[in-house]
Amino acid sequence: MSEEKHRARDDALVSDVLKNGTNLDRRSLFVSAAAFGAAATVAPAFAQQPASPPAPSAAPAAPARRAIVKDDSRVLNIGATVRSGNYWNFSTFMTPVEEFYVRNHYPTPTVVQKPELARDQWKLKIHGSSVERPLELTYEDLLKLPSRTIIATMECHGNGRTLFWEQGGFTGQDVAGGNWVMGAVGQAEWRYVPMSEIFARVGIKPNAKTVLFWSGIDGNDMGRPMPYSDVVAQQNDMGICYAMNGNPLTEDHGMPVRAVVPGWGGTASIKWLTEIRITDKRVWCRLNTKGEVYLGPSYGAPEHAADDEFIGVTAADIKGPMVTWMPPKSFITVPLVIDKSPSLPANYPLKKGELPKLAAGAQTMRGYAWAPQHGVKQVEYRIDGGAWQMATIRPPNLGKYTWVRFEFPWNAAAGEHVIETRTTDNAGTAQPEAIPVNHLGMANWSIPKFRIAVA
Ligand SMILES: Nc1nc2c(c(=O)[nH]1)N[C@H]1C(S)=C(S)[C@@H](COP(=O)(O)O)O[C@H]1N2
Ligand SMILES: [Mo]
Repeated sequence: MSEEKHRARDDALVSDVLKNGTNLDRRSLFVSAAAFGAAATVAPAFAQQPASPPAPSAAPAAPARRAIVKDDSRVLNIGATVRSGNYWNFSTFMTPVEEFYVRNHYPTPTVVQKPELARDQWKLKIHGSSVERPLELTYEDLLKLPSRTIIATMECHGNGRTLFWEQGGFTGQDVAGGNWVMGAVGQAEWRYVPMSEIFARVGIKPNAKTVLFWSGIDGNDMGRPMPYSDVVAQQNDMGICYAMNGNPLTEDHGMPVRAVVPGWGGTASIKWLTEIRITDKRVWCRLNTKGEVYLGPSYGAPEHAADDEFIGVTAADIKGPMVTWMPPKSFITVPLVIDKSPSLPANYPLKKGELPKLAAGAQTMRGYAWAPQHGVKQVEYRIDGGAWQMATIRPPNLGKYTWVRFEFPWNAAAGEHVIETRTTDNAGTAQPEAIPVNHLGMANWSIPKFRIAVA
């Protein structure tokens, strides 16, 4: 069956998604670039809106199958199956799906290759040794369950890896992985069935230790365990998600259903979800042993027990602690200079070593800050190593899971300058000057340094 036919068949099912309505006037959140302003101060190349798509040619050839489905024109191509956000063009509070980063370990699976992802075929199994009454849900069943929406950032653990190379003094030998720059983060409204609803329906035994979110669709190692206690702590805020920004999930973002764990590194939010297993054992698989973990001299390998469960890995693969909450971070909407990184994203707006240009004079610099564990308390900036000054936070600020936009005036004098930004969260934790190396380049939250040439 063709993609189009699948889509047509899905229509009846997905129209239900929107019946629940939303809590917010979404239009007020998609503030136009004109209202908030892209980095209009930066040379036009970085401020301009995306170019309109090329006119279709007379006889379009059938496009080759792509590893991701969305159009590349509004994202940064950093590898075969990974796209970063063009964060220097961000201006809205909500990130449009078209501009939202995609982090896939394998190509995006589509219904043609994986019929079990069709909305009328999909099933979610909820079972395990700690479950009283195992449950199997269809997509229609899921849509009938009580749902909530949450506006939250989603960020890849590897976002900001670039900072290890550009300002941490580390090489491609020390730190390996995709060159996301700062764009593997976005903010969306997620509609989900909270885990609390699921737990109430299946009944959880007192012995529960682990909740394993599993796909197995895009690759046979794609799933991630979460400690049961952590899921309970967030049981109303996280869950089984089927809509993003008010529309059904697209292929790249986990169609038809994914997990969403606000505030935790993106890996926890397993896409193309098929199974939730709640067990009395600790579970180890690739994404909490040797992939998506802190690996380096400052990090010890976690302990394991004889009766732990291993999926496709052994005890010897347990190399470092998994990433959980994402730390406080910030950026201004200026492309970071890429000078020392082992790779340059194919469609990056700057050449290797090139500085972004800004016209001399009074400018308003703008940026984004987030700190999902405790929420953003304040954002500061400094210029050329001077005193830290308070940036102005622009509303809305909808709580700890949402990012904020900030701005500050700058009277830019001709010459080269460095702008730094620093988020402090409500627990008093501020972005540090530097962080210890970890070889997979996880969660670099050090103060970013943006170099700019003013003329
Ligand atoms: N099944 C599956 N789920 C997955 C992944 C994946 O490759 N396969 N990537 C994870 C990672 S590392 C991240 S950062 C987020 C990215 O979500 P997005 O592509 O919707 O932005 O999905 C997570 N869920
Ligand atoms: Mo990720």
